[in-house]
Amino acid sequence: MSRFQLLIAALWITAAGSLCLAQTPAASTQPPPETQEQRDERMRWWREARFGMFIHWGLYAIPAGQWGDETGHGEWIRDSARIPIEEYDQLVEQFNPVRFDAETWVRIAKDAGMKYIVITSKHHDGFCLFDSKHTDYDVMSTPFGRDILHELAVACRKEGLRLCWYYSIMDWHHPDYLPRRPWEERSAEGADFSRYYAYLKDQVRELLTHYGQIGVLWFDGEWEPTWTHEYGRSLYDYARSLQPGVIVNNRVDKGRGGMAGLTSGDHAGDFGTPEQEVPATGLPGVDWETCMTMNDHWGYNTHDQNFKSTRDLLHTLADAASKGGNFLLDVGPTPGGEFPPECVERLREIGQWMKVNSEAIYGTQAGPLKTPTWGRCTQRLLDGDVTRLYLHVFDWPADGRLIVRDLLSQPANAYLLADAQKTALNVFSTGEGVHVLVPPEAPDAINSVIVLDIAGHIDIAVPPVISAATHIFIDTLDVTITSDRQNVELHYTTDGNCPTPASPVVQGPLKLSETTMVSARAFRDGLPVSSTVQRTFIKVASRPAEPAERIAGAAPGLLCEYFEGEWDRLPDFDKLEPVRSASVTNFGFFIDSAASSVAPEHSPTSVDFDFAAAIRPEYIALRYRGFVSVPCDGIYTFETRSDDGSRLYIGDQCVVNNDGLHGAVTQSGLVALSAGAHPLTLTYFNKTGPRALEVWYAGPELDRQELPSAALNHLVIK
Ligand code: FHN
Repeated sequence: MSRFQLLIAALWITAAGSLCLAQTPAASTQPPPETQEQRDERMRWWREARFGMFIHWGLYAIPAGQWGDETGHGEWIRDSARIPIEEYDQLVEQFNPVRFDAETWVRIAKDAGMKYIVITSKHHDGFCLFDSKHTDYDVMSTPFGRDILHELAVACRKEGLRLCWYYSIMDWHHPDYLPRRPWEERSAEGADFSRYYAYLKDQVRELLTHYGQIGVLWFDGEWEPTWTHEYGRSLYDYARSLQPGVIVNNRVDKGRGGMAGLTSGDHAGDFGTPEQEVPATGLPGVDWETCMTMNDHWGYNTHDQNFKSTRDLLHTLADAASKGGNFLLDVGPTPGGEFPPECVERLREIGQWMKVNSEAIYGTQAGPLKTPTWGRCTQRLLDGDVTRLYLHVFDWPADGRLIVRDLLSQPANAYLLADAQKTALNVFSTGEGVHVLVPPEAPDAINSVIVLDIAGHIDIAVPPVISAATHIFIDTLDVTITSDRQNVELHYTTDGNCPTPASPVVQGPLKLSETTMVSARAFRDGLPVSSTVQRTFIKVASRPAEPAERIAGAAPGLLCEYFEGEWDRLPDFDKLEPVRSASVTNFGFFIDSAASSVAPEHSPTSVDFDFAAAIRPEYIALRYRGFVSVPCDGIYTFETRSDDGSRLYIGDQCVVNNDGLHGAVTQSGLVALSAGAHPLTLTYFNKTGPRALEVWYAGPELDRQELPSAALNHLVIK
């Protein structure tokens, strides 16, 4: 090797050693245009991985969940224990996880069958686990003094795991981040959020150019009103411009609907992020990942012994994969730098199962069977138009016969995945599905996998779909009955009886003029090949509008009453005394317009501003009363999107019930109205944390829109 080559090699080794594999970021902050095929290629490793480790670690591990006599804290301890910043920052001097070993962490994750690690590079408290040139509030200012993320990057590269960064947009430490925590005295004087955004981008650049190829940028803390859809879209583009191959979750933008986590509208983000829950069904073509704690805290809490069993964790893994999603399982390391032993034990047991059964998880797609009673189902396509089904049997049949209901295709073969010899199992079909004769002993006490290979089209006895615009109607209603199955005939009835081959064949939409129960079933060669599905459509009378004289002299907008108190659900407002009331132009007058998912169609009045200024961030309730006018007779859909709870009444009828403590989620309801004005009452409360309140409606001649001020008025109480 020439001296020049030796020099180049030495430079490369140096660079690789310090992982300063400086990526030359793209000049523009726009990622390169991406076709669907290119996006599928970018997502491929992630979709195949199905299982990853979440790590929540930082200064908050030191108090280990306890502050004073309270022991229920976690990574939010700075907020939940209302610790002044000066006191919290003393933890920097105490952070010295001398037993931290990146290789040990990565091997535990790898041996558990996890393919990627997402670690909190910076959580809400603003402390950075990496050497940032843009702040001293980082690990290099602690007695530990080592770049933890760098060491993890080296270990992940060595073990073949993808390394991913969690990064909190919300930052309770940076002087330019707004809003401040509602309880803290720290002045916001001179704070400039755009300066904070520049800091955030500088750190994202560090995270994407100093540590080699990064798998996912997992943003969080996007819900506060200062963060907007525009920031989210811009940050997504910026991250992808630095590393075009990086995957970015949907919490970069404002599209996550609360803990359900799936993206609404055209918000940025490559996958949805349900939290502590697995969606009820898979969503074709939608990428999502459920993140979940092993006990009740993301960050380390030494008092929290409520760990989920390995059984529950393995069932959740199969559940997520059976619906086409990923499972990101959290570990909160100790202040000493180790995984809690309870986590290590569960991860080891999960790894034992994965060693035998990972084929039923990695690279699989959502199974064709809706949540069978005995477990879950994943699938993969093999060469030669063969579909391989993996039956995850949680409840092993005592009688040695597993019935796969609704599966009408005859499997070419069946065997136990744990059986290295792939001994053929007896399998036969009947009208109710496929029967698999299995040994008396389950191969695995938690989840035993049976493999079924099926040649050609998979025929599942999915019942027809009965659909209509709404389930209530005033005059007539068109109802359609459809099925995407091959070679079936759909028969229906409208008298509540189950369809037979002699029942009418579906020829097109049914036009209903009275309340009707529609029943439908699929047949093939005169035999039923699905269960019967039924839906009832109700004819209703529209609510008469208020007499014109009743609302004569009404003023624009709504009467709004403001209350203070602590509730977990909407209170009984008639038993409360308002702190203040005023006429307001619309529902969201007190919400910073940036918090709304769309800009309001008007600018608030001075009354709105004054009234809004009197409303504190938390422990509040509001009641709006007035009239809403609709242009014509018809069925109207009303929606509220609120954090926390809300309810909408038309007259005495509760049309939308969105009550409870929750993130910004949407609920809707239907009501039949005659043209004209109708009494409307909207109740709302926010206990703690971010606030959101939007009211939407849609109907005949009305596209879905936020309820405009022009449709609202109220009687001014003298
Ligand atoms: O507030 C955070 C919380 O601390 C934790 O990081 C979870 C993990 O998904 N995300 C936020 C709550 O949704």
